Amino acid sequence: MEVNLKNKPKDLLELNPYAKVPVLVDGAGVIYESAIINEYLDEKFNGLTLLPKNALQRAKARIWIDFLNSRVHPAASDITHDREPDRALQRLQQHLSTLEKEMAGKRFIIGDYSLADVSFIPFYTRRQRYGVTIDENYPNLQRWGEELLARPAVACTL
Ligand SMILES: N[C@@H](CCC(=O)N[C@@H](CS)C(=O)NCC(=O)O)C(=O)O
Repeated sequence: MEVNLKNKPKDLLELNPYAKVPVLVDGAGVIYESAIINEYLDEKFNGLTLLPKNALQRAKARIWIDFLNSRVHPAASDITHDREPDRALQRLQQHLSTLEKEMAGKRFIIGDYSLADVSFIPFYTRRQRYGVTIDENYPNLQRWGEELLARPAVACTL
């Protein structure tokens, strides 16, 4: 269900005490926070898991998912909502530089394609609205983004 965030329906707050989307309603269960929803779906539809099997690799994947949600998305959201946008853009560029270093010599952020890579896809699809260009200043992020967006499951949604 789509929600108008400028005029939130009452039941959004009943479902999610943070009154944010996304919210997943699965039978009697309600799950919020995108990282937790992603892990829930990954566990529920077993077979192909997108979290690394190794505990250390799994922890690293979660570290980068947390980096995205606690650093990259808040800076991007401040830009979109005009909250000290110049400072927010600086913060975002700093976070992208951190990621650029992390991606040096790597195809995916942790080992094979994982939930950590998946989590960054919405950032790439929305990057234009944040006023950042992932260009030759960020060659590793450019290559990574191109590969993520070219995946058939992603490309068909663009
Ligand atoms: N940490 C949350 C952030 C969710 C979030 O900020 N959602 C935005 C839309 S992308 C929202 O609902 N904003 C409305 C608001 O903050 O009032 C998550 O990953 O699910």
